[in-house]
Amino acid sequence: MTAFPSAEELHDRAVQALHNCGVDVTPESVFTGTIIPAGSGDPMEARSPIIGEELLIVTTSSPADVDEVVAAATDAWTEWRNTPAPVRGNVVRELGNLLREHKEDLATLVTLEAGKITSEALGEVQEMIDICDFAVGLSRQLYGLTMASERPGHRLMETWHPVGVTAVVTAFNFPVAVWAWNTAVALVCGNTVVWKPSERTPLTGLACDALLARAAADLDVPDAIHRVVLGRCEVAELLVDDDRIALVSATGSVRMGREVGPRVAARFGRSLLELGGNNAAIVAPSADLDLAVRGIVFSAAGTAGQRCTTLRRLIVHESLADDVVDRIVTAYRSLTLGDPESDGVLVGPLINESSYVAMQAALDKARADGGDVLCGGERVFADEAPHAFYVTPAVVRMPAQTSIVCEETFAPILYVMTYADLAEAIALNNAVPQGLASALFTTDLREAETFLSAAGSDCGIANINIGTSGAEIGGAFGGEKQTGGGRESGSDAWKNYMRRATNTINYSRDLPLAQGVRFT
Ligand code: UN1
Repeated sequence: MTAFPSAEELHDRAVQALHNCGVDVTPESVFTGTIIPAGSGDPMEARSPIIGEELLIVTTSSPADVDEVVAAATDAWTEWRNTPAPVRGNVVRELGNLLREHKEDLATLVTLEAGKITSEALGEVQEMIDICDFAVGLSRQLYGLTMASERPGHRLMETWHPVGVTAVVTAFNFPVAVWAWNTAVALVCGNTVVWKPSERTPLTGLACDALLARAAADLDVPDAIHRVVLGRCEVAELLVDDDRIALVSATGSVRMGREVGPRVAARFGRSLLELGGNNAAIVAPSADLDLAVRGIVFSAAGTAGQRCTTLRRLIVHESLADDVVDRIVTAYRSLTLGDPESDGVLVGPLINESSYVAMQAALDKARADGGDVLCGGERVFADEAPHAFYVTPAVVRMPAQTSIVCEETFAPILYVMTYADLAEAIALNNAVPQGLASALFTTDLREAETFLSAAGSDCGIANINIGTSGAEIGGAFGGEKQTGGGRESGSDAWKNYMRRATNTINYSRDLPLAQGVRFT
């Protein structure tokens, strides 16, 4: 029997971590029924997938709360946009310092609410710290260009200005890092932020908000530069439809993106969408197979298959397929499942029952399409943790890339297909509606460069000899096609959070018109 913590233990750990982060809940809060009064709306349960039971209750944001929050963020923006960017960066630096101090508290909450193993939860907080560092540097590098003017005595340049209030809508699987990517960058860009975390991870939302409020207070900045609103999709919809919100940055399913994109566009707002992925890796004959198998197993089974960058499709050269599949199945059999806080556990729970049901349905469809489930897909610990959903990661050998393989199922299923030549493998990589992450394992320079070329992978992320997941923050993150086209995090993704003004300055005494036009 594997031992799981009791609901009471998990409650106490959550309360202590929240208290340490500055959320208004006393460490003596009694189990059960501790309510955090976050808003004046209906109560909502915060649950832990570790045992599938209630951790705490939070009150959600009512429409009136949301209205008030957006008004406060709008007011705060009129001041914040005039604060010099490097001074704005100081708040983000302070946030980064507080995140360092509370790395373990926040990681505990990530594990409790999202079910991540400790190392991945700590990694997620590290990703927040990294983006804070990046954004602080960025606060002195929001560069515009100066262009050569065709007119004498004229200067032509561009400047970048804040866009306004940014709504950030995030998913359960990266409950804090994706918030940090958006918020750290949006804040240095001079925007204020209203955040709607996933209804499955409200506690991490409250903890981050409390840490940012502390950073703002330490630097005498109004805390309305950031506000959190809690609730289900109705709360996000209020933000989506609110004219006072200039930019909606939303992470979630393609279905959600289909709602958000057109609704924001209908009011001529901006949206930044980071939607589903259906990521593939190709294994070429020259690949270093030990390295490839390690990369594949981390990307496919890590986070219990619940990253948008999770490896879901493996396209193996036909000469290697049996060997590679054997190695992966052997590695899968040695993965330890269980309480994500226990030492040695590599695969934690699915977020809830509907993920488990979706996984079973996908496996049934794959079988109907001629797929052979080589391992995985079984529910485990159903006796010890009857309300939780732990499942062994699955490897399915497919005769072709059938319709189920073209769908993103947010669970650990790795479909394996074979190919004969690289062009065919690239065509398979690109033949799905999503376009987030992709990888090629090869030591052949020609193959590697072809995969990265215009005729190669059509994804926002294309890697060589690295799996599809676990990107660093320094690059722009996002993907093409149904993944939504947005870019967040590093590189020049900051431009999505600002508006560009083109300025022409005439310092001469004449008024020459461009293109040689005469008007006299
Ligand atoms: C996500 O799953 O929404 O590249 C984000 C990665 C992480 C971010 C994933 N750095 O896997």
